Parts: sequence; structure tokens; C-alpha cells
Amino acid sequence: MLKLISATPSPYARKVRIVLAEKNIPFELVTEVPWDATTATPKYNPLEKLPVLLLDDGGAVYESRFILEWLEAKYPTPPMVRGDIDQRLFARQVEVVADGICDALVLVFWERHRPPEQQSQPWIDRQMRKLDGGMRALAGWAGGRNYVVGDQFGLADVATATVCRYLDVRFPDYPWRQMHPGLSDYSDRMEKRPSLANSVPVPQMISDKVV
Ligand SMILES: N[C@@H](CCC(=O)N[C@@H](CS)C(=O)NCC(=O)O)C(=O)O
Repeated sequence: MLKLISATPSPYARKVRIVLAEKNIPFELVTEVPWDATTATPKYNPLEKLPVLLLDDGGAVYESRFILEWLEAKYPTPPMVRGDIDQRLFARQVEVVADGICDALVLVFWERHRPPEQQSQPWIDRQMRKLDGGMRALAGWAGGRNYVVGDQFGLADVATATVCRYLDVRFPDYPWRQMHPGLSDYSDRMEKRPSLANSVPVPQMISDKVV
């Protein structure tokens, strides 16, 4: 059976959990803290990041976007990327923005873990601009719509909904719901799907000193 190395708050791992569930692919969930020395991720991914999908033949697939591409190729039904070529490309564009927001948030998260006198406010501001711009883009694409692309749940929804809930958990002070009420409604609707309801992010205790 496939195994997924995941972390409870990880938006990247959640994308994979959602797609595995949507495609009804059985898998074992292995929960780790990727920032602690106890993690097995360096054994499978030279970049030392999760999610990592472990295959029956001993192989490993890593990098969330590539894992989703791999799953789409190996388990095409039901498809997560549908429609004409422009719709399929657009779904991937939305995922790029969603992942980019998460990357900026991870940088802010760790910057804020430094002692206050070592934190760089210009660096935090730069990342927060990406968050603001990225959320404006997602709100423009998802706000007021049932699904971001076409009329069925797919990759762009996985990516968009994952960012929204991650913000609620890790950055509860960021007022994205007030800034983008349409996106807020969209997120609440998406979270009712079983694949999302069964993978709600939860903060994790990190024991090691990372920065
Ligand atoms: N671009 C990667 C990002 C994955 C990522 O940043 N994962 C975090 C957990 S949420 C991690 O494992 N970080 C450990 C590290 O960077 O050393 C993906 O999409 O899979």
C-alpha cells in the first residue's frame, strides 16, 4: 500500500491527502514533524521536505506538485485536472500561486521564531506582500464561484482551499476573511467535502531548534 509522509499542519501534504481521498486510493498516513531530527524525510527526499509518497517497490515521490502530477498520471480517475487545454493550464497556474503563498508563509513563520532583535521586518513585509497579492488573486478566481475551474471540484480547488484553511490555523490574526468575503464563503463550502473535512490542519509541536 502507498504510504504518505505528512505533517498535521502542512498545506503541501494536505493537498496530497485530499487528492488521494478524492481518487479513492488507499494509503497509510505517516505523521512526522519535518523540522525535528526524528523525521525520515532526508532518507527519501534529498531536499528533506515532506510530503513524500512511498511506493510499494521502495521508490519515493516528493514535492507536492509533482506528487499530484504523478497521481494524475497513474490514477487518472476521477481526474483532478479537466477541461480544455486553457482550463488545465489555468488550474496549474492557480496551484503555483497557492503554493507560492504557502512558501512565503513558511518564511514568515520561521522569521518570527528568531529572537526579536534578529528578525528582519523588511523581509517579513516582503513576504506579507506576496501573501496579500496571492490572496487577492485567489479571491478573484474563486470568490463567488462554486469551483475555480469549470463546474467540478479539481486541482485548483484543492490548492485554493488548502491555503485558506492553513491561514486560519497558522496565521489566525491575518484578516483574509474580512478582506475577501467571497473567498471566505468559498472556503467554508469546500471544507464540507469529506476529503477536506477529514484532513483539517492541526498545529504541531516542533521540538528542535530550527532557526
Ligand atoms: N515545495 C514543497 C514544499 C514542502 C515543504 O516546505 N514542506 C515542509 C513542511 S510543511 C517541510 O518539510 N520542511 C522541512 C524543511 O524545509 O527542512 C512541496 O510542495 O512539497
